[in-house]
Amino acid sequence: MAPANVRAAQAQAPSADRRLSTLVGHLLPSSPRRAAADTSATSTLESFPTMASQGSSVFAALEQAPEDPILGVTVAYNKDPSPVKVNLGVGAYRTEEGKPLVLNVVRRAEQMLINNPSRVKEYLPITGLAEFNKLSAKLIFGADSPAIQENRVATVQCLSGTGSLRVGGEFLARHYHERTIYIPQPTWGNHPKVFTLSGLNVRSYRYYDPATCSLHFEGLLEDLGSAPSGSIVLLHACAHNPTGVDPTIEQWEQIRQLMRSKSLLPFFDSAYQGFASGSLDKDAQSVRMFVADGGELLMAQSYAKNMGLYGERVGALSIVCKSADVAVRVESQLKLVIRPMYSNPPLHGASIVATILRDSEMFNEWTLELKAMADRIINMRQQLFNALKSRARWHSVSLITCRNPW
Ligand code: IK2
Repeated sequence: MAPANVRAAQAQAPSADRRLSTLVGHLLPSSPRRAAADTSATSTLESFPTMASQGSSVFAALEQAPEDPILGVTVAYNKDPSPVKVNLGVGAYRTEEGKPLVLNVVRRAEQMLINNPSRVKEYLPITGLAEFNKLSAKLIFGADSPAIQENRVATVQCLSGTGSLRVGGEFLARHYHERTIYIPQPTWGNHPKVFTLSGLNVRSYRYYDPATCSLHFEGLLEDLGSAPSGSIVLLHACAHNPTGVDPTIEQWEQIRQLMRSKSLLPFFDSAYQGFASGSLDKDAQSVRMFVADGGELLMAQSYAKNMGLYGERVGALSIVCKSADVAVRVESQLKLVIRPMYSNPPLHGASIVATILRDSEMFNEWTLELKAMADRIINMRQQLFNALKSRARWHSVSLITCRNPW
């Protein structure tokens, strides 16, 4: 029976309103009928005890997983009460005061977005923000890139660099004839996991020689030279993580010639454009050499470090194809990879990037702030090197400082 006030309203109301107030009566927690129904439902549940109500979890046998080797350092750091602690795990820029930095240009872009009343929170398309994609391709391949001018690039917005690698890896596992990807030894710890879970077989090529603290160039050429034709090769575009050792332009040219002669497919990982040298164009040189020869490649871009957008998860995957019609079909298949994975990417970070990249004045401000970060990193490393050198034996110092933790 409905409460008295609801019954009085029902008596006076026309039929549509009466139906509505009857519904309200059903939903009101004070309704005696509802209370009675609730009690009977509870007693029914109690008469069929479940595993959960007996106190034993269906996941009781689960083992404790280890912390991620890189992000686990941040977990340990956050727990540590020491006032002089330093986090040497994940590579995230810190100010002189040891604080995270939000770039001024990013703050400005966010303010502009907030002040714009016409902005809404609708879903983005599966491929992300179209303008962000165009500007990202231009940033890495260059404004005058023939591949862009000929519409041969398929770009999709992804969840930062990691998401771009993951989508690219799964696309290759589904559609490319060769399933083996060669990654440098050593490399960023997440690479083997990302590509294995994408469905690729992971092998490595020699990259770094600890004896000389430099590129193992002969080993690299030998290993790529003996890789099966068509294999995928992961290349760090610049600021190789974790060694900080990059090939010279002449060495890149030899790598390019070898890879193209053997039809090895380059998959570039660009997580640090502008961070290595302070120049966006200089740090993209290796990639642009491979695009200039007209061949195909994949490119995973991240704005985590160079725009300080770590937690916004902004990145892009571009696939440079031989022709515009192939690029259209590639994009259609990328959508089939993305839709069941996370449906479509987030709006906010990509809007910040697009706001900055489309406006020449904001773009220039960004390049100045980026250069200041890069210069400070280079300077801090030099200071660390000098300080260690003055305290330790030369050999151990050179070993420490040539491991360049990005
Ligand atoms: N590729 C390389 C070579 C990287 O160093 C990173 C970032 N590494 O630092 C953060 C971490 O360890 O998670 C990435 C890709 C991925 O960067 P993100 O996904 O943050 O853009």
